[in-house]
Amino acid sequence: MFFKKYAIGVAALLFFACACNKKAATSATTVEYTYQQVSPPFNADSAYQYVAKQVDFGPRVPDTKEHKACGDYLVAQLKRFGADVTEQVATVKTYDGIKLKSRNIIASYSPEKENRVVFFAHWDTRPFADHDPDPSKQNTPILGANDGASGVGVLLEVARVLKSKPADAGVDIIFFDVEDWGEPETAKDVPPGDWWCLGTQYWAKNPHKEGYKARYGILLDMVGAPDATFYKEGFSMEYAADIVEKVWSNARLLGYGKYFIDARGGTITDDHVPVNQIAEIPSIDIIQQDKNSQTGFSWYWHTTKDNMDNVSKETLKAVGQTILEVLYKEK
Ligand code: AHN
Ligand code: ZN
Repeated sequence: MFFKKYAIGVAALLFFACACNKKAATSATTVEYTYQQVSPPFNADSAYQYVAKQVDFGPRVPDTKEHKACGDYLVAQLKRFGADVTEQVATVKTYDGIKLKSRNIIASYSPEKENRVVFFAHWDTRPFADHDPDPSKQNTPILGANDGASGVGVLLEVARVLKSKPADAGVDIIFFDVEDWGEPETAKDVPPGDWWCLGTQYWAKNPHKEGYKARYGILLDMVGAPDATFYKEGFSMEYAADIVEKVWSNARLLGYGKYFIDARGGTITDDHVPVNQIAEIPSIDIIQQDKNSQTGFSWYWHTTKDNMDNVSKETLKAVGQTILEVLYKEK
């Protein structure tokens, strides 16, 4: 614990020392800054366990018993962490004409407060590994350790922290369902429509509370990979550039600049789109992008290799501590 704080302090000092060198040369005064973290510690071991637990259920494909069991686990955890939990069940229709039961899970802290922040992630997993290099596996469901479970694991840890130290702002944590049943690129005769993020679209049109508003939203999607790189995503910059800058600058203050890259990334259809466009809550997406891969995401994205080997406690910590820092500064 001591060592970690010390290391962060040194990193911050080095950073500022470099930044200040030029000034020092002209004004002959050297100012030393140490950044004092305001948020309680984010426990990455705990977050990692919450990711592993979800993966242990197996793929969480809507309308399967593994999905049901995992949903029950998420609800129980959030209740244990002192949240007011609402479940929103709906029937949604997929691009391939299947009707599914969608279950959005909403955890509220200080629901009476008007000043609120919403954090979200999807908890379902993709029913087909359509990007698997092995054609015989392209119809198998994915484990979704990174794609799904990582964001949910980080947010469960945020919930645990909120129980022990409430934030000044109200908080909602939403686990959206049926995000990942979007059409494969090779699908034929796909009817026109928005087939990703079905649970989120439902919630954005039918919020769990009439007239629900939050100051801003932060989506966590694929936030567990070792050495993940988070670029400033297109829709996030279009709808909520100030929130992007706030998150990225807090990450840098905490010494996580190697994950939160100060550069623009691609524009991605994801759960923050309906939250921006339909619910009209300015929202950003913290999503791993790999500029060197074919898909723009990690090499194992939507393959059978999206397993716990690709989840790193360091990355979970960088993301979790950063959003806690932003949250606990919110007055
Ligand atoms: C598209 O591939 C269009 N959007 C990515 C959204 C996503 C899928 N995030 C995780 N899985
Ligand atoms: Zn996915």
